[in-house]
Amino acid sequence: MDETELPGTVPVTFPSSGETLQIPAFWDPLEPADVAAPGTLTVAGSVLGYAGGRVTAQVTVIDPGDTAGDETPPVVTLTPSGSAGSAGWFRSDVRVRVAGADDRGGRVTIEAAVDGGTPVTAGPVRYTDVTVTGDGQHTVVATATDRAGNESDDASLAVRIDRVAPASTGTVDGARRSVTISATDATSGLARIEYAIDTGGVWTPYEGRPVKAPDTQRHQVFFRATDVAGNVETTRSAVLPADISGPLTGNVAPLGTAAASYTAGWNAVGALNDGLDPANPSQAQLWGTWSGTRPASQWAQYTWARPIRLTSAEIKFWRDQPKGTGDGVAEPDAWVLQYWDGAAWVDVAEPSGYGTSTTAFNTVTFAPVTTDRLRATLAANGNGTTFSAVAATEWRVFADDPGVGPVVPVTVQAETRCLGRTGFIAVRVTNDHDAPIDVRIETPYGIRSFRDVEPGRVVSQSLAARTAQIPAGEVTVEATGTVEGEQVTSEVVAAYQGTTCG
Ligand SMILES: [Ca+2]
Ligand SMILES: [Ca+2]
Ligand SMILES: [Ca+2]
Repeated sequence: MDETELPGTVPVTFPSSGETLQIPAFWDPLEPADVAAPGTLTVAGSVLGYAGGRVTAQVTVIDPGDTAGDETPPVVTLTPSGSAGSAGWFRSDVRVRVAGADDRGGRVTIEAAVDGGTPVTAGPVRYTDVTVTGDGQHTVVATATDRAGNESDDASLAVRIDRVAPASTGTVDGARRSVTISATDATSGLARIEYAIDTGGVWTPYEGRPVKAPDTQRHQVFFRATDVAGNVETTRSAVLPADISGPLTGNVAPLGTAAASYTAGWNAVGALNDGLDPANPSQAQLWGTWSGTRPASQWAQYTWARPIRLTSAEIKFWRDQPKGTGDGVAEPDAWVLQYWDGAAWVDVAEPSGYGTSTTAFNTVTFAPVTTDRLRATLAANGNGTTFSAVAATEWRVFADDPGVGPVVPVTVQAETRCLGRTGFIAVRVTNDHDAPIDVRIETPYGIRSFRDVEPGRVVSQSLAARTAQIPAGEVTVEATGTVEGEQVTSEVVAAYQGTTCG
């Protein structure tokens, strides 16, 4: 009585399969007068998918107080909705619709609780919604009670939520020019890692082995992790440096890493060796040193992964002020190229001259020098009291370098030890190569050889000196292996300190 809302679905049984489905139904509206007293009436409507058009149904109007003979509890159904992920996980908070249907029709009282918390009660209703929040595994338990007081058994639904993408990290091995990727996920767990080499590369499953550079060029490796729920992390990337072991000619500045005594926040030290020399550079396309306190001297520097034989360099300066203002950016008064000799900065020998043009490259040739660090030290222009800043669009450094051969990487440690009054030389050789190698250890007290030492394995050898007195000395290790298809032997010398045993 007084209930004008009719069920939104009707059960339809298909004779072909015997299957019963709930099909949406659209009934003509009932008027309050239709349901003012107990009785029966016929409603008309249409059923979705039913081609015949109109259907009719018999409606029984009952008094809610009439519960005589009702001993059957309602049936409870729990239906989750949210952003569905993979493997039964949701990637959002989840709304669970708890519906109760009673054999005598009408509304019921629903009690629902999330994760054993305080139950919420709603009624009389046909359904109620509860919200499940937070990453993890949850359980919703609900019961429904009909007007006669018949309570259903507990109905429960497991709800699994993971809204957080996994986090991956890439660790670059600069010597091997490879990146190892790992990832974790706190809730649903890691499903996969993928990588792609360079922009436009194809996403490829990461199988746990380091991703190597495909050739000698510099490459950017993109990677991302996906969790079991299907959350995909924002793509990350790592840079594999260029292999500069081969012969080098031409401009090697882009192979180096730029640094400077100071770089203004709106400028970029990387503009020095980005290969670009725009006619009207933006501030981000310049290396510049303007600041409130402008010192008399500034420097810029390149560092390479190995010493390179250098023969000349050229810089194009930039300015926004004429000389003599003591402010802004002006060309320097002078500059000098210096190389690191392993202990100190040394001026290059026989420089051809240091120009200061801001419209053309200022080229300097010098006596060839082999170094892994080159510095341009600049004397700022001033007005007698303060100095202007300095800036440049590009700094090129030219090489004529024969290259170094491929190397079999090993780590060698040597030390002296005593056993009573007898001294030993203890040698440890680690195979850092990605293939088996042969190892030959030579000491003043004997030679030992090992074949087919597997990658990552350590060879340990103690050689007795047969004396209590061991002077300081050296161990020479030859490592032989295959590098890029060729057999290569590398030699590593390790020093040890002298000792007196007993
Ligand atoms: Ca009932
Ligand atoms: Ca996750
Ligand atoms: Ca540039």
